[in-house]
Amino acid sequence: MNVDRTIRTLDEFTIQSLRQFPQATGELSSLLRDIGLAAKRVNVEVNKAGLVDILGDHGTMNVQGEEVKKLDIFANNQFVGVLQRGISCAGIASEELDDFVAFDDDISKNSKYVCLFDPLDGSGNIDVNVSIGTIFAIYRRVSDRGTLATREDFLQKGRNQVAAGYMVYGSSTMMVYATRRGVNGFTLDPSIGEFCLSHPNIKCPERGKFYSVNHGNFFQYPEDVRKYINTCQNKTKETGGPYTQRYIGSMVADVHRNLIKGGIFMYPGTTDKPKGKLRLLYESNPFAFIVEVAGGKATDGNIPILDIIPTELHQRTPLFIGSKGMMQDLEECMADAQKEMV
Ligand code: AHM
Ligand code: MG
Repeated sequence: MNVDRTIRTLDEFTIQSLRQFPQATGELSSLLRDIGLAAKRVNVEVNKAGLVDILGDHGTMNVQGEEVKKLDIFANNQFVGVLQRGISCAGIASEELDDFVAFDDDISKNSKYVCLFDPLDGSGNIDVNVSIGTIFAIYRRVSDRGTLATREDFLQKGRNQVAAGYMVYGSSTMMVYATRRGVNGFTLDPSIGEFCLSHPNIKCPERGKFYSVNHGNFFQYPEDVRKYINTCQNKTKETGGPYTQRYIGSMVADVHRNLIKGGIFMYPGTTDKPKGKLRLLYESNPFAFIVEVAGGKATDGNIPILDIIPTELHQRTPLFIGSKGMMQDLEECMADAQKEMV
């Protein structure tokens, strides 16, 4: 009997994908379900942030010396708690925690995966009702199952990711995740409390109309980056410019828009912060994986983000990410500028 169903929930989708691989154990689906559950809880709090006393500064500093908002802590605790109680995660590393956490119970020690996340990205936008998000990366552990997860499990290059994704808490709440097989987007249907497949097989357009960068830092960017930003503002047939500048200050929302509509997002190094602001493990790697699977590109200005070998959990990297054609223009423009400089 064939039942005609147009809506597919996140769980149905991951289970159906799994059925195509008889050797699969279901651990990844279970991990994605846990992440979806934590996201739903965070979403509820984000939606009522203006109403309850969860809004505002927590008054503490995170490991990067930045102010922590209460909602960041709530989100962090939800993800840690759900993954610790689940059956597929050996340990986590979070932008909000100094060090990784290896879960010390038999089920976790026997789990295949570790998860790294930024529990609430764009937290400066919480109190002004602007989209924020969560970003996550999943790796197969390199240490032996049955033992505690180790630092090496977390310090893997981005290319080793098994899956990566993000949630955007915006005009609607979405979860987008990528495996090597493709990128799919799910929108939360609040009436049934489920993420439903709404954006199957996302492909990043070859070119787009948007460029996203913090213009306030313009004079602190390297010369080659400034040159490219100037070309974004020029009318040319080759690039399709001038582009429209869109910068929300929540990477999740900025990159999500560019992934769907085509565009380029940049967080270059500045004279004050040569490595920029974004963290390789929690922000740049997961997005680089998603955008590459969708057909786009991501570099640090020299090499693909996914090829950087991490040395520290909280290391930062300049990031250039987006539509392939626009990334190629950027690379050519930077190469020309560097030739002029020598
Ligand atoms: P956060 O993880 O502390 O929220 O910081 C990351 C955010 C990104 O979402 C965003 O692109 C960037 O910081 C904005 O920074 P800036 O205000 O320097 O442009
Ligand atoms: Mg962040």
